[in-house]
Amino acid sequence: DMKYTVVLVRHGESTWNEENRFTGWYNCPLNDKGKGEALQGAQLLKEEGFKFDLAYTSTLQRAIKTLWIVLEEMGLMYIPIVNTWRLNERHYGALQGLNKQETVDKHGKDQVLVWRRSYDIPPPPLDESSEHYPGNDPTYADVPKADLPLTESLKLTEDRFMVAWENEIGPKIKEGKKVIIAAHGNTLRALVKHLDGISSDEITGLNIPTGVPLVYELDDDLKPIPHPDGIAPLTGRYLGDLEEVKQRIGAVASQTK
Ligand code: DG2
Repeated sequence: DMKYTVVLVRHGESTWNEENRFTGWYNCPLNDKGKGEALQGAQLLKEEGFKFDLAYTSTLQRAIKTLWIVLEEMGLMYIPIVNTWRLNERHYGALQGLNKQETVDKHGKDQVLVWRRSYDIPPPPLDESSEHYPGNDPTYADVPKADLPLTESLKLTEDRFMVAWENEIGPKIKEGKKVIIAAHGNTLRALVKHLDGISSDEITGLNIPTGVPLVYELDDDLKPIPHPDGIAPLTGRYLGDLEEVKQRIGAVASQTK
């Protein structure tokens, strides 16, 4: 039986994470803390002897830069990097740019939690004249208009992410490529929901910390082989100090109080 390993990492803290703004497809950079988190993640991977020969990331610089920092620190700058919009963060629609706490003050905690964490209720949509509409961004000129979102629920994010997983990433893993994926809070929630078969109810309580490598061992069918250190409902394992990981998970959850 073959056993495969795939490593997932959410980018380090971005300037808009720091300002507590809904980010989605907005292309803000990592801040210094975020670069430090990426470096720390890379050092953990190095200490444990990980090697990669193929990398996937989004078209957004916070994930790309995180990957670059990791590959540089690991001496792996030569491996191919595939950038795809299918790994982009969930599009936050008309919420993009708004402060998360101010949005709670205006619409209430429960409504904002629905927008952030419900499985299939998308935030209010943009209209096509908005600067946040991907159809107005040359980065996405080659993407069919019908694929470009005005807003996305986690479900819609999962649907478009899974196209890349099923058609491209999964097959490469099965070819024996050692893959690292640098992505975003909600695209990684979508992926682990799929891998661990997490229900739509349970996924609402799951938060992914910034900059911490999450390692999955997969069987022949790309189903996870549960690790004893997995923090339920995840069966993959976070590298590094688990108390620090839990603290970072809590920080994501408490962005809207
Ligand atoms: C965050 C996630 O995305 O936000 O879009 O604001 O992972 O790229 O920083 P990321 C955003 P929440 O869904 O956790 O509020």
